[in-house]
Amino acid sequence: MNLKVLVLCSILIASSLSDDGSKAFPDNFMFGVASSSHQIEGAWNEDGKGENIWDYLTHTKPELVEGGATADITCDSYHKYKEDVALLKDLGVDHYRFSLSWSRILTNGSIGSVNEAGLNYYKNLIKELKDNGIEPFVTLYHWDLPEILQKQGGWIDMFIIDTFLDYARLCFETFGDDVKYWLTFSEPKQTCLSGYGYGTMAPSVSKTGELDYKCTHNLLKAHAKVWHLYDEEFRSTQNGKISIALDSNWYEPEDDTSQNTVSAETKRQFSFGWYANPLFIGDYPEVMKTRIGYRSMHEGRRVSRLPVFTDEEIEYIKGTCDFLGLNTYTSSIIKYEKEQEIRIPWYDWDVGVKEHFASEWPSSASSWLKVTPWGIKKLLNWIKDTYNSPDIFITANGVSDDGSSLNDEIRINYYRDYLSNISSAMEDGVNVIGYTAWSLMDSFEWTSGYSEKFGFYSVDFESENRTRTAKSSVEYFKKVVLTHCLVDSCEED
Ligand code: GBE
Repeated sequence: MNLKVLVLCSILIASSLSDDGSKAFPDNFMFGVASSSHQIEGAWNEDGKGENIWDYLTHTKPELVEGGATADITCDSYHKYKEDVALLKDLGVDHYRFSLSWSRILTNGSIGSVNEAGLNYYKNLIKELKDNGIEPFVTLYHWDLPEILQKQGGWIDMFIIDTFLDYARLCFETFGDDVKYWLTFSEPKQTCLSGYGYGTMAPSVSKTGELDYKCTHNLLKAHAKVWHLYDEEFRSTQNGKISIALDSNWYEPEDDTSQNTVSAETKRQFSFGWYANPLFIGDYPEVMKTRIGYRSMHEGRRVSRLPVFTDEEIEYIKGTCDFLGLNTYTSSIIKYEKEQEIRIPWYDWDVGVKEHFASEWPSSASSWLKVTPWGIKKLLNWIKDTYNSPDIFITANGVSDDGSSLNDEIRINYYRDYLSNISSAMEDGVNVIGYTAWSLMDSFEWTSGYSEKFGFYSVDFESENRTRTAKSSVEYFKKVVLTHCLVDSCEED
């Protein structure tokens, strides 16, 4: 296909999206970009910041991280936040989603160790954002647990619930007058499944089928406690909203046979329902209770590996989201698998399905991320139907490049096609209230080091200055934010 035909096709596709052909997103729809503390701040031991589990992992087990990379300096946003805000201003975004570093605010994680320098850093960042008309959208926890709390058991020990509550209270007291959007956790499934199950992420504890469930149990209780705290003591004066950001692929059945349809739904329940069911409906999904209970019994256990909530806990956790935060990047194909022999516990055997990517799906620089824009429309509709039409704030969505060119067509196409499908889901009646692109700039990508680049801005990690340079997608996203419609259709009107 030559270029002209391609351009024409995308104009035709784009202009069929909205009824009047001009506006794809309502005026009050919020556009923003995201980052997280550990991935961009650096200054890992400056001004009283304590060590977190990712500092510890990169310093003690460099073989687990591509290129032995650390986030000791990364984008150096601790010193360059004013420059970051200038980039945000230039993008024209309504909000900036960033996270607070727990061990920068509380050196040893507990409320007795308040670090004024850490509080000041975030006060200054929030002031700079507000002075520039950008809404701060704050995540309390994006994976960087203070190492000292991990030494005491971390998310698998119940003490963490009240320790997190103390930290949250301090954050509401200190920043709450200026923050209208809060998230307790970003992608709790990654914290629990990768951190304490597979052990592929910090704190790299591998006890799948047990500690991943236990971690989730504590984390859901911690979330609910923080929501109730905000609701009872801060909401009336601070008037904000608070929720959690859940992550999921879209899981597409391989075909419409009933076996594969059921398997895909099982996978959705184990992936998204694990968190969304307790939060929006009450208790873990039936299929999780049944399957984990069955396999536990056949392992000779008297109780299920899936912890049990009391009736009071079910009621306490249910309804603790003022909106649904959604992080999603890709899809996968699910098919039926016959019941695995019962030996040792493993989350994937509890789910009991086969998962793969279709070979024709376009790749990115991340092996886990294929470009499947149609998947987000299906996921949004499934959430609407399954959880009674909640308001959905998309809190992360984006694609990686390999850094070989600033002309990041892959990103422009990704955002255009995903936003088209979001707009189309909204026409189906899905209540999407905002969109957050991941990410403002290239940053430390956890165990992938600096090899996968998700930014609108590239960062020169070799230069002392950590020079930021706009990629081509900046101009594209600016237009979307400004016009609230997909560029092709606006230009043709
Ligand atoms: C988000 O997670 C993170 O919240 C954000 O911090 C990160 O920068 C962004 O993704 C981009 O990566 O062996 O290759 O399959 C897969 C998205 C690890 C969900 C990657 C962990 C996707 C969960 C390892 N996944 N991520 S493997």
